[in-house]
Amino acid sequence: MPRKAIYPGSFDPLTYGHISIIERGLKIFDEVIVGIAINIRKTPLFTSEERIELIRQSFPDETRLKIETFEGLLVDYAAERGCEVILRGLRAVSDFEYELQMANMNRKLNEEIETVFLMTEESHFYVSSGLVKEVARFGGSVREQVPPHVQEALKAKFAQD
Ligand code: COD
Repeated sequence: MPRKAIYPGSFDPLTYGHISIIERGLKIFDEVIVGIAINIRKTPLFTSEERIELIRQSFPDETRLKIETFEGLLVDYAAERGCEVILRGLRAVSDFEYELQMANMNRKLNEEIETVFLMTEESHFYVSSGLVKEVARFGGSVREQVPPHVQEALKAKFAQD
């Protein structure tokens, strides 16, 4: 049976931090599903279709990568898609408590599904979608945090405001 992992998140927008986790996940698992959660508390800047497109543009020929949206509980979606692993990235200590809570809750909800963490690469330690949006909104450079097509999408989005 192929080993499948789901990498869930908001990806609003995709950053080099996310890309690194996806690339490394593809080295470990046969298939990685990027699961874009919709209807969570955060109000997104990009629509789910835009977020799917931005991720696909970074991995145009990667057939082992699926990019999907899901509603409802992550563990239910993971089980439905045959994923036995939830893949998450860990940056600073500040990520730890939130991630620990989620991993424990998800294990309580479905103990067959294991959460696996990959530590961020040093160069992506400070990269977050939230900061990228804030800097881009005020015209700052996010060249080191996101790929060129995401920079362009951010520019276009904020030009509409
Ligand atoms: N380096 C390494 N990893 C990174 C970096 C970076 N620079 N930046 C982000 N990451 C990692 C994050 O740590 C995370 O693992 C992943 O990339 C995605 O990040 P985000 O910010 O897009 O994801 P979140 O935190 O918004 O995702 C939250 C979920 C959508 C997973 C959560 O809300 C959820 O599961 N929702 C569905 C409903 C549900 O089941 N809720 C109960 C959960 S217990």
